[in-house]
Amino acid sequence: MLFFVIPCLDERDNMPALFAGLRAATHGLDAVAILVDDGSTDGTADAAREHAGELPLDVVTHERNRGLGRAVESGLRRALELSQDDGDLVVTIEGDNTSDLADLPVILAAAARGADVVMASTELAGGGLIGVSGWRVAASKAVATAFRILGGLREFRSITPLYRAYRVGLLRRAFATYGDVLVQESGFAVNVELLVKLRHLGPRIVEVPTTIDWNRRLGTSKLPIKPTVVAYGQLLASILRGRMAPPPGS
Ligand SMILES: Nc1nc2c(ncn2[C@@H]2O[C@H](COP(=O)(O)OP(=O)(O)O)[C@@H](O)[C@H]2O)c(=O)[nH]1
Ligand SMILES: [Mg+2]
Repeated sequence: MLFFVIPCLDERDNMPALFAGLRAATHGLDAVAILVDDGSTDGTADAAREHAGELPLDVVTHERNRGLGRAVESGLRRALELSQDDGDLVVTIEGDNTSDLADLPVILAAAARGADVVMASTELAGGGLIGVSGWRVAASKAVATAFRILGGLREFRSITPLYRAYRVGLLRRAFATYGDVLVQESGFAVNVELLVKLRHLGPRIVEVPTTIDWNRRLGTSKLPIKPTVVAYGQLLASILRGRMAPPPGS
């Protein structure tokens, strides 16, 4: 079984293309879409229901906006509730239609060869960022470099993107090990936090190339710049102080 976790904040206009893509990409697969509607006020969830078609859709609703981290946590927890097989996969994708589902077969193939985490990377040959503003490309590279060099994540190229597949068994082990502190980041730093914490459990993590094309999305980025920079700084400090290791006695 394949679970897509799709955090969304006001992505109504992207739902038609997103679900058309998901329906095509999951044709013949046993897939469920878990949309986490994080306090949208534009009717995102209704648009999703309208366009999901034959793809089973599960909507998790946050009455108020709680941030990307909380939304990812809610989605992962929901997937673990629904999954009955530790071999299942959870794929986190963007709700703005910028996660390229043409790369899904490569991600699934890497998982089939034994990877517990597959990260779609724009930094590998064959990948890239298209239509992304210059300052944002520079900022992403700077953040990735800081975590790679200072945060001990040298073996990875992309550190921050949401587009990843996680093995259910690994996620279960992570929640069992870290409990409620597995996801402490409420915002965009959640992807780095999960990578660092899961890595402590010794999984097989691989990267495959992908392209993020901002021309595919309607609307603008919702990344809150200042809180995200602060969160990355604090997260890096936590890594340097060894605070991301599993809690003692776990
Ligand atoms: N649940 C939730 N999702 C969010 C929030 N902010 C952004 N998102 C979603 O997270 C994904 C990434 O956000 P996006 O604005 O595309 O950021 P960018 O791609 O990094 O510029 C999109 O699917 C957004 O709808 C939030 O506060 N809560
Ligand atoms: Mg996006």
